[in-house]
Amino acid sequence: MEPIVSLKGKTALIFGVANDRSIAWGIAQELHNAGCKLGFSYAGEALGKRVAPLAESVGSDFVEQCDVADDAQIERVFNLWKEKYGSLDILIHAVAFADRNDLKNEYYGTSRAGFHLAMDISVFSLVAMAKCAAPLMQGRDGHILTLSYYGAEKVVKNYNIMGVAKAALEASVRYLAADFGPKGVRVNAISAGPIKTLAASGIGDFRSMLKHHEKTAPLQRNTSQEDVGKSALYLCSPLASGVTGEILHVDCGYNIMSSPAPDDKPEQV
Ligand code: NAD
Ligand code: 0WE
Repeated sequence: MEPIVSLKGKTALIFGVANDRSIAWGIAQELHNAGCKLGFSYAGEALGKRVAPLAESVGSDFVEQCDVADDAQIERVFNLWKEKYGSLDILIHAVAFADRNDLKNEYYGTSRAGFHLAMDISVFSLVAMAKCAAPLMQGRDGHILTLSYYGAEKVVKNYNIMGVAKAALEASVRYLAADFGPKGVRVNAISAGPIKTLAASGIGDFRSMLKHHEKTAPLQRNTSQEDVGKSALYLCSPLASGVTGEILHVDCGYNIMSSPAPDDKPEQV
């Protein structure tokens, strides 16, 4: 099928594919189908074995390891990209991390080290990447996209420091959009509904969260990787030429509902 919009001749560098369930992989597939040339950066050595065949399946030969806690490693990836392609049109940031122990119990139990870790990996990494991307994107109608979650806006049990980090990430999107607007580069975030990925595995009660989401969301279903991928394609394309600094909810409408949803159907009169 012909893609709705073409990204032929464009390039995208994607951080955050861990496996074929990653949100970043859903985005990669949509960008690839639109004709975009892709490159990937992944975290640990173990993930390299998973990411390499995925990259190959979309005709990509740029797959580099990078711990986003390290400026030198981020710079290395962008330098390699510059040598290979010279410029960049699209940057996808789909990276987040907090200490597992900080994603349970009370928020006030967060340690200073845990707070710093979550903010560093989940927020500052976007700023560090934007700094490296700026010279490669100058004057190219480029786009920077990151991933957020409802816990940035409202208290979601156990999301804790990640909610605070996502709030800072969303504010960073606005400040970066102001910085990059004059360069012709747009900066946006997608606030995705809960999806069963590696980052969601081991989260206590994720299944009941998915059930609650399905029941409450106006579309009466959970959000898919493909839902997020298609909205990412829109934001990264000229279809969204007037959209920057925006947090787009791709959550089947969950965020508009008051909670908890009434259990019973309204009484018939
Ligand atoms: P995922 O586990 O597939 O992706 C998270 C990625 O972060 C992994 O690829 C991991 O390797 C990477 N990462 C963690 N620490 C890193 C480091 N130090 N250096 C480099 N990479 C590192 O899970 P996902 O759900 O696809 O997460 C992608 C993004 O989507 C995250 O920002 C997450 O907060 C966001 N998000 C997820 C959901 C959900 O329910 N799954 C909902 C909304 C937003
Ligand atoms: O952003 C996320 C996940 C972020 C995340 C997940 C982990 C699990 C493994 C960050 N760091 C870690 N560290 C680990 O060691 N989501 C939006 C998914 C998610 O995570 C939750 C959620 C939802 C939804 C945690 C608690 C409550 C809800």
